[in-house]
Amino acid sequence: MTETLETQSVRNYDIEELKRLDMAHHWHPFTDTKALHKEGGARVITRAEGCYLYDGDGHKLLDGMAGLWCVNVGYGRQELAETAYRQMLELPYYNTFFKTATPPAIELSAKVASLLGDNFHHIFYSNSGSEANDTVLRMVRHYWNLKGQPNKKTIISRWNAYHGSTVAGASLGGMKPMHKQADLPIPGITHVMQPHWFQEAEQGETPEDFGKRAAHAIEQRILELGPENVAAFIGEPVQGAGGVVIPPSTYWPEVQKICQKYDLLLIADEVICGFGRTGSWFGHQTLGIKPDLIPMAKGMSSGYLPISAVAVSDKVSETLFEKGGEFYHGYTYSGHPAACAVALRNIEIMEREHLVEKVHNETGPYLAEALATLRDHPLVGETRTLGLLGAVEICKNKETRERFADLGKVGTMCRDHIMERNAISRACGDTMVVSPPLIIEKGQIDDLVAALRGALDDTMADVEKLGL
Ligand code: PXG
Repeated sequence: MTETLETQSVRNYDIEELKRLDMAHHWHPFTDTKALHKEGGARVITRAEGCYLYDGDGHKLLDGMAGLWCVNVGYGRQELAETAYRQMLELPYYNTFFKTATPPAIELSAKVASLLGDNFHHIFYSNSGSEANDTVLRMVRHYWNLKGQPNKKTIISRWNAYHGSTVAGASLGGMKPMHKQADLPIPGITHVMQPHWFQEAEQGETPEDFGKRAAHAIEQRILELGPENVAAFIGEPVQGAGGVVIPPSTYWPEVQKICQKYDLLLIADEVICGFGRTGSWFGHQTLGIKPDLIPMAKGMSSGYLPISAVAVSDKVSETLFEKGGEFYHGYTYSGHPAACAVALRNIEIMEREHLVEKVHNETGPYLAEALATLRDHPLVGETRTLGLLGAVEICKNKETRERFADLGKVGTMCRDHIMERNAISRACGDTMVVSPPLIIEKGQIDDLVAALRGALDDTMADVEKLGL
């Protein structure tokens, strides 16, 4: 059975023709198209099962990234496909604009609210993390206008944060190459240092001291701008695409105090951290943060269908509902019935299989130990994890944490080498990151870490050969 399935895609697709068509007609996101074509084009993924991907060239790959940080329940879940199928037959689409709703949108809202605790009762839907963050920006501005403080406009974010690819999302994010290509950020968004001890701390500065310093950079910016002009602070509980940046324990408590002191809304971008990734349902629960607005996406449906949302605290929704009138915002597919039905069933699977507890008690601690075994490698300066988010820092000098020149070059080599070993880990600069499906077993974590060690060895050989 497995053999038939494994070879099926090779028989059914003309992979060379697909690769040719891909180069001829498909423009890939975040890709240097010229370089891709020079290298012979894309790898075509044809199917997936559990934690494994299969490509058209006959490789079976261990997916250490759960797609793009999203396939939390793993691939090949028949019941999610059946749920979508049944919902599409019964009601494939209806909108939620004009005093209408659909059963899946209603049920999912109640379910998500129940996972968030006492302060959150309202869920606003969109289709991607970027759209959720656009929604957040609209809500924040509307909120302060309604509160009679229209000058409270600026949102503070961090350099190297990722909040999406739309104009608002990319502006909220702190990725300089993204800003540069589109003349961003838009006005009213400002960035401060990230709480990335390995990369940013002074020699001899403890993580605890550094965490406080990074938090105080927010306070400094508030004072520069005047608190009466600052609307909100946005942060991923753990920065994902920035390189799994897990802040020192002193950071978030301090940020929380600062937001309270200067009356800022606190936005926890849970697009990656939400739905079990850190060992709680949400990252803010793991880290003890009390946000006012929570954008979420990815793990919400495990990527089976596109869906995202903003959970709105009672503090914010009371003002918006009482004084706001009609909120002139929404998307054709806000609360799409098939996406909501799949998300609901995805959450049911996570509950039934105790996946959040499994990450917290079993696989999270196991990943921490397994990655820590790489610390003896000459290229590895640090390993860190939270739940099933992990990072391995590659550096030139372990003692001083000095990076290689041309940040990202050595990381990319390592990423290519791990792929040659039939496993996937992403390089964020020179930080190798992992974010596997939450169903991953300990033996598969061992395989992933063994592939990482092999890739690090191959990278070391390159570094020596090139004299880097
Ligand atoms: N917020 C966070 C924290 C994210 O990680 C978004 C918002 C935007 O979501 P959408 O659905 O609009 O993509 C994200 C997305 C990577 C990578 O290579 C990361 C993301 C997306 C694509 C690639 O690490 N994160």
